[in-house]
Amino acid sequence: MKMTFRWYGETDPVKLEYIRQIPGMYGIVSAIYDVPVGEVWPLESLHKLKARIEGVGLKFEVVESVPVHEDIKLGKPTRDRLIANYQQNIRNCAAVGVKVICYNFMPVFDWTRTELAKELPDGSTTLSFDAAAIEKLDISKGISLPGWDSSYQADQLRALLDEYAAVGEEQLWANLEYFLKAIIPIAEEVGVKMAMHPDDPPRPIFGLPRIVKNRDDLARLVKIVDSPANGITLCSGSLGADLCNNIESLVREFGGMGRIHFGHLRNVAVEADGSFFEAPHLSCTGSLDMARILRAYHEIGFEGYVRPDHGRMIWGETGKPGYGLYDRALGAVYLNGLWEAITKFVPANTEQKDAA
Ligand code: DNO
Repeated sequence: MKMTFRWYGETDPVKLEYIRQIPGMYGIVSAIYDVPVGEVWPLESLHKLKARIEGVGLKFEVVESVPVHEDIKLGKPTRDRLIANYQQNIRNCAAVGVKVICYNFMPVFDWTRTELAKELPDGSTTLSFDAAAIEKLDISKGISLPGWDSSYQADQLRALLDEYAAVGEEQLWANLEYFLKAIIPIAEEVGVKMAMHPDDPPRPIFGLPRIVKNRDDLARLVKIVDSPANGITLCSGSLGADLCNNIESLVREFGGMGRIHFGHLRNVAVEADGSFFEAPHLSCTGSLDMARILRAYHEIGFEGYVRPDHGRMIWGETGKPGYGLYDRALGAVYLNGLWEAITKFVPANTEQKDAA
């Protein structure tokens, strides 16, 4: 298991030099942020980013994300040019040594929360999702959603939602298939593993189709192009927000077949109606048992990348919700500690690894 940390580049309030001080840190997960979605990332920007990261003694082997343009998801005629650009981005990432690209196929909104700073009893704040509050939002009047308010004008958003209503789930799958058939051969050719991030939360929102929510969706996804390059980012917190998803068994199934290329490790405290808040990584604070999840990774002989996913805001830190330094650093150290104990005392199932 290679521990990594997400860093948003020079504008990130978290200093790269501080990330390096977290014990057991292997690499940085980042992206090029100043190029519009759908365009090609200049090779020199990637070289610069790599040199900056390597300059502090960390590796740059995982990109999160190369975003997929809405026209590709909607299957519009403009998609071929955008897919060609995406192919070039895969090539450019490979040229600087990137091994894994995390991406998602969520229409319009990536992760969705109803509150960015829910206060917990210990005074820390965290991201949360209230299922009833989402149902009550009247999006015909425009939308006010923490984290996304300024991304779209109300009329722009309405137009997009209408377009997706016409697309629906099966057509979204077909559009994904078209995309994967075009990009996976390129990823294979240049030695990059594509790692699809599941929908977060794993349910349709605002009538938008969402297609990567559970075991069956993941099984369908990896079969569309049956190649190791067509893999997943197993996000424990996203999938774990549906209590029907058993993260341990997803690790065994998809990791066992060599399709988990990136693990996002995060805990969530989930209620019966699907509401949740993001808990500290420690098992006893949320609905997920991190020790069992990591044991499953160990059993399948996992040697890929993981990162502590979102953290709370603690110790007075301010900044990008979910992406402060302190709580994610605590998460990384906790996960590394669990991993040390598991790898020392639990035998790995090497048979399964050899079969993968
Ligand atoms: C949330 C992240 C996601 C993830 C994308 C991958 O903080 O896990 O935004 O980066 O879905 O494309």
